[in-house]
Amino acid sequence: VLGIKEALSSKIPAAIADVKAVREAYGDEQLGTCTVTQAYGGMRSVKAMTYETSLLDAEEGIRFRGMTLPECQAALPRAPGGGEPLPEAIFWLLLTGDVPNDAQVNALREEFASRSKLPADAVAVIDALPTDMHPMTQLNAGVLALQPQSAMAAAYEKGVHKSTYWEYCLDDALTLLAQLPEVAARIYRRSFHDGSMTPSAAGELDMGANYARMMGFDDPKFDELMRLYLTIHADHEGGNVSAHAVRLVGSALSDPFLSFSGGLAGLAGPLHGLANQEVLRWLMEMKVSLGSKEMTKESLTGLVWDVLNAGKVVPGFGHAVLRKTDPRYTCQREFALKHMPDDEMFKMVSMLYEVVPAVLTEQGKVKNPFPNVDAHSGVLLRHYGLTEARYYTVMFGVSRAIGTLASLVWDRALGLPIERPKSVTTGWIKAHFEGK
Ligand code: AMX
Repeated sequence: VLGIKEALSSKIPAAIADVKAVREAYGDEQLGTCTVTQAYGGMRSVKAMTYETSLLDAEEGIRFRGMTLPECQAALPRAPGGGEPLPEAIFWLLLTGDVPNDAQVNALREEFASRSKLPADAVAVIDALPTDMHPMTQLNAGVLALQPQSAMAAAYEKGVHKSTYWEYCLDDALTLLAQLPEVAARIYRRSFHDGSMTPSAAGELDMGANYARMMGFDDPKFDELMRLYLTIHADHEGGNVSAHAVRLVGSALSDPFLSFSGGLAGLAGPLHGLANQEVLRWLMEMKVSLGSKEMTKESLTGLVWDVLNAGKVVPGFGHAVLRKTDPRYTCQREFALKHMPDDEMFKMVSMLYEVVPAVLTEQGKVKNPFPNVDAHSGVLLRHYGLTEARYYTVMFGVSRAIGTLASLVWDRALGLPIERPKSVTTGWIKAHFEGK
């Protein structure tokens, strides 16, 4: 079997030639223009970066290497009897651009297993963290504690040739992906249980099932949910906060551990990954305020207006790029319809789907009133007993490593330079446009 490094290595020369040809042919073409509004407005819609592993269409949603999520679900290797892609297969697809076969996925699982043992120092760091520290802060500290293993940092210090950076970056990506589920599970067990933990069965179980088991779950349906979860959160093109932060930090040739740490810091923000925690918290608050009253569209509409009137965002709705219901939401809705159609909280999520877009449209501010990935994930996890909402973004982080690290390897393979956009002051804008 061709290993993942060989499968990737065989693609790099052609990809470098492709980028070179595209730059030569179209280098002076305008990709887009940036207005003053866009410069003040978070660079929204400015086409100013390339990112190879996935592409987001405003209407259709994400494609991983050209494949929609349902196409990934249909084509990628699954667990025996399962319906969701294996996380290893998603990483292979994002990294190499090819759908792997079973033998390749098994070999990658073995590769992860061989790298999965956490360094004792890192375990000591994690075990020293206060258990009431936010789990995302703990995860970031845990990732930084893994950093001394970095092959990329060591190779740079030795002075290796820049054309080989991608190999060390891949090495680090494999180590980080191999160890992240155990770091994350350890944080869960310490923060919300007694700290005891089922030992890792990496090698025997896929990444999703092994992560579930280490957290203390052994329902095969929860394993499937984990595989779905790790699939749909993996990658969302390059401009979102976490992916862009990984790219940006990595562009300084900071190693993958440091780069991913930057991405996690962004993912911990409530407008980005923390929204999944906020959604479940909000749903539980609504449940309390409804009390014994029947849940109706009218009562929920009133509660949605309460959020807006308090000057807050409705978590789980809206998107900077998408303009339709997020297909990541739809996948989760289908999972719920199949496995938990009568779950009380799922019914609330379903009714909000009927109510919130109309309210946001009536308010007239949002560009997209529809639900995003975070509107749904909490109720699925809660159904299987993972009720600790403060933990949810950690799982998002484990998944986001799959896409952002695959992309980071390509950044080094293509030799992308340090990122350094030009900024101007408001005074500069005034002086520049005055009298024009
Ligand atoms: N509830 C209330 N107001 C919202 C809103 C929501 N769900 N979504 C957007 N708005 C507001 C914005 O705050 C902005 O108000 P302002 O003019 O007073 O500043 C206005 O509508 C226009 O915003 P936009 O162009 O439609 O969105 P954006 O690109 O600026 O922001 C996002 C996108 C996701 C941050 C925003 O929709 C939001 O805050 N949603 C709620 C939080 C959330 O679910 N985040 C998760 C997104 C997915 C992810 O990254 N995991």
